[in-house]
Amino acid sequence: MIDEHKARLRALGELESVRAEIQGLAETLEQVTLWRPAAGMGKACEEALVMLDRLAERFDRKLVVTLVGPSGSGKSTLLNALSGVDNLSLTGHRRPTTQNVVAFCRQTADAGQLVEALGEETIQIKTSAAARDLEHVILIDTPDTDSTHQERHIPIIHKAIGLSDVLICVFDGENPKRRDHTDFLTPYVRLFSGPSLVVAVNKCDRLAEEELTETIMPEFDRYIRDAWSVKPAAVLCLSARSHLRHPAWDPEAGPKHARDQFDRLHHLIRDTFNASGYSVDRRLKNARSIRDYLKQAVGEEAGKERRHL
Ligand SMILES: Nc1nc2c(ncn2[C@@H]2O[C@H](COP(=O)(O)OP(=O)(O)O)[C@@H](O)[C@H]2O)c(=O)[nH]1
Ligand SMILES: [Mg+2]
Repeated sequence: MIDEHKARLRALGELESVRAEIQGLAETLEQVTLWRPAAGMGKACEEALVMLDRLAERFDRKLVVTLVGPSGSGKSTLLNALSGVDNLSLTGHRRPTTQNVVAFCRQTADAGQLVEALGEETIQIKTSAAARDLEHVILIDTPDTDSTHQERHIPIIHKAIGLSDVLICVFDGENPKRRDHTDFLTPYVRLFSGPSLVVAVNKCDRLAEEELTETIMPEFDRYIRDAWSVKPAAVLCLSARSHLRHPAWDPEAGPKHARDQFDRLHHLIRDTFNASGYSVDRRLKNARSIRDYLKQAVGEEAGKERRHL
């Protein structure tokens, strides 16, 4: 207990020093207003500072694990499969289905900070028996990024990601490399360290098994590492719908095979993310990633335009 307390204090101290470094960077940028990239970089620093402040505020709170991805990729179905309640989050083809953030946790009070930050009208809190063993984790589902309601949704997603510690990025297995979605996620992904990112290629039941394992998954793994320049905690193929209580397959569109890695995701959430003390460690690592990313970005711009300075 004392060790845990000490580790937390040490981590908070380091978080403070990471904050001071970014603050210093922001102040330097303010002094070079004639340098063209300074405004954009300064804004990025400001956003990072807000994110770090939120991170410090929730240092002792539960780890927020967030499902993000394009509309129809199966985020809500995945939340339902993970929670063991088929209608926990609304799913389907009619758009938009998920209009608010849906938080799955042990007790309503666990999500208090999320409610405060997002506003009561944009978050629904759900609990179920399956959340009993989620002692240290809150799972959240986000609205569609690309439906007709995206003007309302994108600020909500932006805020939700800012309150998250781990992102589970869900892709549609039938078309995983849709550029707009990788591009949408890229700026966010930079704010997380590799082990805080999980890539889930869903609907793999729609693909031929051999092609999935021999070609699609290895290719997508390389594609993501190139696009995001990080090694995620895991790149998994899933069939979220197969893990619903009642998948209710359409007789003409049943699964082509039974291979997927849902159990690995389940294990990652229940055992790794849910381990006591994990959240403090993860938050600190995410804070370092934000700092390193900003320093690198400023350094690269400065390298490109040294003569302007
Ligand atoms: N074949 C198949 N369909 C799925 C899977 N996961 C979700 N779906 C279907 O895809 C549609 C969109 O799912 P939904 O969870 O609402 O996607 P969201 O917009 O990302 O939340 C629904 O009709 C789901 O039944 C899956 O693993 N396999
Ligand atoms: Mg949804």
